[in-house]
Amino acid sequence: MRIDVITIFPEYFGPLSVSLIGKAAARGDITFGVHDLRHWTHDAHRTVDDTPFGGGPGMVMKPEPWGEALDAVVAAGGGAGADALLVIPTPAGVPFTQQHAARYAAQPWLIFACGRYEGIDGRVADEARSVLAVEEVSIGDYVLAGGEPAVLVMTEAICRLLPGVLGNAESATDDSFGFGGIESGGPMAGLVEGPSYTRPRVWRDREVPPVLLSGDHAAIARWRRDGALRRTARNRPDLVARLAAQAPGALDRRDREVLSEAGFPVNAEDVAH
Ligand code: 6GU
Repeated sequence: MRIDVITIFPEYFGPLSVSLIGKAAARGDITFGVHDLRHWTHDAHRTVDDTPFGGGPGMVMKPEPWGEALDAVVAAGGGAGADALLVIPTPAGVPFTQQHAARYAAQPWLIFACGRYEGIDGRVADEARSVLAVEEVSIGDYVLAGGEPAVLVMTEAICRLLPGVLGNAESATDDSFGFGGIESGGPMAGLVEGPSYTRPRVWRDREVPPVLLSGDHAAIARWRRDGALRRTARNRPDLVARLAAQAPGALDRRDREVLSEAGFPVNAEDVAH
């Protein structure tokens, strides 16, 4: 997979050579190209921003450097015929989810365009749409000063799904949100993960739950699901509500009992005897 990033802070992307992503890049599974937007400016001050038409606070990124940068990066990667997806991080975008990470991980080529200030002149995305697929995405309901940290976040979420990047091929499928949320159909679909434990068996007088040492795989799976349900009810009631509404068959009698004990309002008649 090829990933290009256009930014006014190329040094922000040093972390791409660290950890799982760094190793995948060193192996050649991912090729990164980080490009300085100012390379495509032509004035002495290498200006990338200007005041907004119509007034208002802040600055808007000028279209000309972005147009030239995208033309050059697209041409270097094989031209508009090659299937690049342009991702524009912005707090005004569609929320980035695990489903986006999976879909992006299946693309041969991603280009991230990092805006700063009050964003990029609106004509840049419109123009790009005439040659490429373009998606505007947000990593959460808060405002960052620029798209750079969002690109690091998305790159991590995407790259760990590439074949061979995670040590254990199964670790991605059992994640919180079970790879594809409710649709994944896995045992933990639509739930976040419960707690996990390792050695020592007793630490500061706290014992690991004995069922995990029992060797009873069905009991362990049930105990883990209970933990996932409790934590999801506590931290993500929105996910439990979605599961109950969209896949009520995914909640068995014991699930409803656990949720009810956790104070989550599920159909009372289902847990009554
Ligand atoms: Cl993708 N960019 C910026 N600047 N702020 C954000 C964001 C992205 N996602 C949430 N806040």
